[in-house]
Amino acid sequence: LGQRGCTLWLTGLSGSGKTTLARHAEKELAAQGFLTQVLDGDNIRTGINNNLGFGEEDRRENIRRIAEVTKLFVQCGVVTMNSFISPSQEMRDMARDIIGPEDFLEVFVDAPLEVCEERDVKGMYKKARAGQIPNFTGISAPYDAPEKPDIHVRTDGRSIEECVKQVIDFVMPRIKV
Ligand code: GGZ
Repeated sequence: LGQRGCTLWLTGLSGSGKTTLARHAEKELAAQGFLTQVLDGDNIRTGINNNLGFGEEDRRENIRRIAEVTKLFVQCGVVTMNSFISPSQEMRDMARDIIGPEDFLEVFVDAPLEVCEERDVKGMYKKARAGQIPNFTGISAPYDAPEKPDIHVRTDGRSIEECVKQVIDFVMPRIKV
């Protein structure tokens, strides 16, 4: 196959740039012949996890199931890009334990809350501020930033290309065989 499986676990606030980064990194890796899979709310929260909400227990179960599914991909040699807020270190450590620490890279997609709120791509921060979305991460639910991420990507004031390159350059030596 010429590649090892591995997970890029993108954690960060809503609007920090996780999905954009995952899609661009996938495109780049696929262009270089790697087998890839993006996992995000669009293919997970609408399907296997459509019975889960955003309370702490449901988020933990969301992450647990995603990690179990991810492990199956990684065992097949796929490079997965997982784009989930995954708000606590405990949840991210659980994912690392399930997938296997040697195949797991924690990627902190970092933009200040003010910037995410300013971007407000889907208008969710506005609704959360108005009390229309309970348990909204960063507003009425916690986000613990990773203290020692494997890759720390600041997205504020940087181009997508720059951010993608940072990730690709880090991951490439680990997946090439
Ligand atoms: C946070 C929420 C919430 C609440 C709906 N809190 O920007 P988005 O829309 O596309 O990404 C957010 C997504 C977060 O789901 P995750 O599976 O990544 O969360 S976790 O890892 O914490 O389980 C947002 C939308 O779902 N969304 N309600 N209350 N984000």
